[in-house]
Amino acid sequence: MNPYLIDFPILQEKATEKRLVYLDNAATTQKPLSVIKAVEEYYRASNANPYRGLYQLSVKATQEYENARHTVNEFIGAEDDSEIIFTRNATESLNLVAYSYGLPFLQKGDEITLSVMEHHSNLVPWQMVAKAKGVKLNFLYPDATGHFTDEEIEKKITQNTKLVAVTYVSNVLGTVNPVAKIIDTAHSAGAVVVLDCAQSIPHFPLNVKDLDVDFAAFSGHKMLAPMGIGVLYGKKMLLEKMPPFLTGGEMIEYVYEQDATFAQLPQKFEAGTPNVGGAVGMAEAIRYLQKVGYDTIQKTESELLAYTLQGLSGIPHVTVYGDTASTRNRCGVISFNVDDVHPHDVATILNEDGVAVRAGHHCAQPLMRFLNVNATCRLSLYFYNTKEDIDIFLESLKKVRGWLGYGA
Ligand code: ALA
Repeated sequence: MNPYLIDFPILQEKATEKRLVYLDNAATTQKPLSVIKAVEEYYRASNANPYRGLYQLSVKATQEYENARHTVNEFIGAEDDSEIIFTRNATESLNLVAYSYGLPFLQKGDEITLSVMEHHSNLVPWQMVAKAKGVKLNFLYPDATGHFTDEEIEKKITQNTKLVAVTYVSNVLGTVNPVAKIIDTAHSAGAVVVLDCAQSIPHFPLNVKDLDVDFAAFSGHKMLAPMGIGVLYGKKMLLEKMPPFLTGGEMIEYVYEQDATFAQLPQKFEAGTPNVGGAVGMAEAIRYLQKVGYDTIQKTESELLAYTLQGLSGIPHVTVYGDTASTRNRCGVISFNVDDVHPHDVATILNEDGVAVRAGHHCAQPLMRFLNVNATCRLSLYFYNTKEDIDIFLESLKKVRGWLGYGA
């Protein structure tokens, strides 16, 4: 019995007539009761518009919001609370860097290095910068096992590279990328590094100071927190020189008819009424994750990953993409296809047994082309999954071809 299952009310409920087997954790994680209660408690007892009111409740809301910011700061090892910008999600955080750093500071002839496994959220914003500024985009390509070699990193990050934007973990292959090597190579070339941590921070620690990363983006909803809250970490000296992204609300200092000056960090980047309830939920999610511990999370997921890969290897007509030989430098995300069956049909048939997986291009179309597929099915694990979940999934998968009239 997984001791954490009991903390997740939705996992006690039935999806269809069958028990929910939730294997779509890379899309969003389920929420523990403590997070649900913290958000409820905020709205029950502390809700007011922060910063704007001089009355006690507004001061309380401001304090809760700033306490949440401090919790995030300590969680990722930043220097200062002002380096933590609350956004809606990782996508908004990445757009913020593209608009407020990429557009003003990159020039014609500069180059950006991305990887072919970027989520569209860490690709399309840079395409926008490239088109607007005449900047060239270069791509890291993985080897046959889904990993970037040192040679590839050294070849694609050069003296012309001014910015490197990569994902820590692939949302399709689960590959954990060699970000220390990437950051080191980028900094030697004088480039800043933007790390998409949306798929890493649910599974292993992020320490921005140890990594010396310039910007890091992540979403709350993939790490047990509510949807609609995300974080951008940025080094203070970079954030300070960047212009605002969105404008209006309390991100100003003085506003005149024709001009405005802007607030100090972090408010400069937080236009409009912030999502205080979301921030409170995120802080509680962090406390919950710390209670479980990343060691436990990694141990559980790694065992389940090995068990799943082993099970899949025994099913004929199934192709698994990425690294199938090892669970090292690998998170519990497995993309696969079943011969002759569209991934949407696979996911629909699995749903008949209560199994939730994602099917499609996973917002990573360039990677799909690189893998020479249109789409895949994707199973993604979290520490509340069990071997029984995997057994139900594997048994269901064995039936897929039969459902459509193919031989086993
Ligand atoms: N980015 C999320 C995923 O990979 C939605 O599924």
